[in-house]
Amino acid sequence: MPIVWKKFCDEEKEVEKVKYAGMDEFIIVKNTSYPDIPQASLWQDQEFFLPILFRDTIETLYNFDVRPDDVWVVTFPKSGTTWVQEMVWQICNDLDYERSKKENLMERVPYFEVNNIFPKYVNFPHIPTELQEMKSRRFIKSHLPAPLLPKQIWTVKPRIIYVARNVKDVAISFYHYYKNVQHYHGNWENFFDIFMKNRVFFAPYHTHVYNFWRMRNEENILFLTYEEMKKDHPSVIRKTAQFLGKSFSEDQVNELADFLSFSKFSKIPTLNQDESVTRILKELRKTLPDKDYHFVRKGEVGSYKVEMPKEVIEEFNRWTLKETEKAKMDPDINRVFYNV
Ligand code: PPS
Repeated sequence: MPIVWKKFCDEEKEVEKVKYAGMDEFIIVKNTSYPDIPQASLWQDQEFFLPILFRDTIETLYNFDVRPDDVWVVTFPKSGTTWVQEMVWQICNDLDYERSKKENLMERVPYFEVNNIFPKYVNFPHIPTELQEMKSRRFIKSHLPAPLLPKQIWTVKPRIIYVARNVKDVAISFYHYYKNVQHYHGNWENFFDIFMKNRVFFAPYHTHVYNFWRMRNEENILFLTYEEMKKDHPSVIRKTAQFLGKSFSEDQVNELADFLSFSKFSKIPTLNQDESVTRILKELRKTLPDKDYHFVRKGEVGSYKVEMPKEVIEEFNRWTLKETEKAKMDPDINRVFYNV
């Protein structure tokens, strides 16, 4: 098995900083060998930070049977995943708004590794098993970085839509999520600190994005950004539809953009995840730290400018510069990391 892991730091102080409700053990995971994966020549060699529950299942996830007609939505957390999941599902299901309003998005586009993020007493169905039994065409959400995704992805080549978002908005959105959904006990200073130390789940951010950006010209990969969706959603819908072999009239495209607009999306219970947040809270026996928190929260580009202190913005910029230089990344990637 090429995937190896080690326990994250035995020093209690370090573990204290990163733990969240029901999760106080973490692992560092690495794929040590991928001779059969040609795309791997484009990847940065990296270790990833994950909750302990991945220790016993990472192999099963890596060996998951991929189907050629699957559609995978892959992102670093808080990059616009939910928004794109619904866009992709609508495109492939000929704009079935009624079904969408009846069936929760997480059932139509299940989250591949959800069972590994929340403590076991938070009751989710076992997603890999459900997916194995699901009839085609399957739609799957994953936050796994390229080297840890099921290895068949690279040979079976299903359609993959990767979405990236500028790092500071990701960090802000992730902080609110970590605090309210994962019940992270630290304050925002602690959170930004662990974010920049690559000690939030699925980190590091930069490599996660860069690996897919380098693969953006593969025929089965579509690389999108949150910011381009905000700027001109109809054109992203057209581009995505073409990638998925679909075409729609101008009216249909505009209708879909309107259905997916933040003001509408945030009010539809099957899409906005408010019910899931309430259920998770109940199972964690917690109350919502921020009374007005919603998973579909602000939906803006550049919300960090209002929410992040100036010195933290500068720190994030220095960190990004250091990471890109250290890994000798193509400077063009900065358009994605800083995109505002
Ligand atoms: S997760 O938990 O990783 O799946 O979260 P993810 O869906 O990737 O990211 C959540 C952020 O996406 C925003 N969002 C939207 N923005 C614009 N339009 C629509 N329709 C939309 N739906 C979700 C959501 O508000 C989160 O961003 P923030 O900045 O926290 O508002």
